[in-house]
Amino acid sequence: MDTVRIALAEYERSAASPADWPGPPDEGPPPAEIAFCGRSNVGKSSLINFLVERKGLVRTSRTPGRTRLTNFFRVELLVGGARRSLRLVDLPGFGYAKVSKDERATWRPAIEAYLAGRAQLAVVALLVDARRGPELDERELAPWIAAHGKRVVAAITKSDQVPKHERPLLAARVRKELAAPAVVVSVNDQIGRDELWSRLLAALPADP
Ligand SMILES: Nc1nc2c(ncn2[C@@H]2O[C@H](COP(=O)(O)OP(=O)(O)O)[C@@H](O)[C@H]2O)c(=O)[nH]1
Ligand SMILES: [Mg+2]
Repeated sequence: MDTVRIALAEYERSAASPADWPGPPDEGPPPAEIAFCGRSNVGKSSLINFLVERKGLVRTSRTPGRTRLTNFFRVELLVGGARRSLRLVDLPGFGYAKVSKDERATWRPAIEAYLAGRAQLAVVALLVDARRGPELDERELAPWIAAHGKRVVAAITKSDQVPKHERPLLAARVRKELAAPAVVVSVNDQIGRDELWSRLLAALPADP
């Protein structure tokens, strides 16, 4: 497994609606996008920071349920001597119990508009909290994303919160229930970065 080096990682923009999504570049094809999708507080922002080795690039939330915007980040990777341009996309979290019912009802259209309508979106990292396992939302989303022609890679977050011996079994369960590769990660214990990058990059189309 090649260690992925980060040549560049920068915030690009935040979008409240499709009109705000980054447009096509002046020249050439748009960079492929990897989106991070999961319930509020599952560890999306922390995981992106871990992947790009920039602690403060994505703001992590002390107040769960507060990130309603879709945030776009530009990254340039160095993988085994090759350079690769990507966008990482931090999607709004879903399913946070303490927001109002109305607010909860808004996550699906916002997230689904992006997942279904973004041509350059190639891979969706679907995050599953190690302590909760895959719940109904994730079990519904995984096949829905796949049906829209995007690859799913499951990331099992906060694995430091479950005993080591349970992790392989949990990964096997997630693989089966979401019909996707599943990688055990922990930002706190620095576990799974290389393996997750390897799965995400393997799911991307070849660079044009
Ligand atoms: N124990 C543990 N906590 C984590 C880990 N990753 C994130 N967290 C915590 O989970 C909370 C939510 O993280 P955040 O990245 O903001 O989640 P988001 O709402 O999905 O973007 C924060 O308090 C993080 O410190 C991890 O690997 N292990
Ligand atoms: Mg977040």
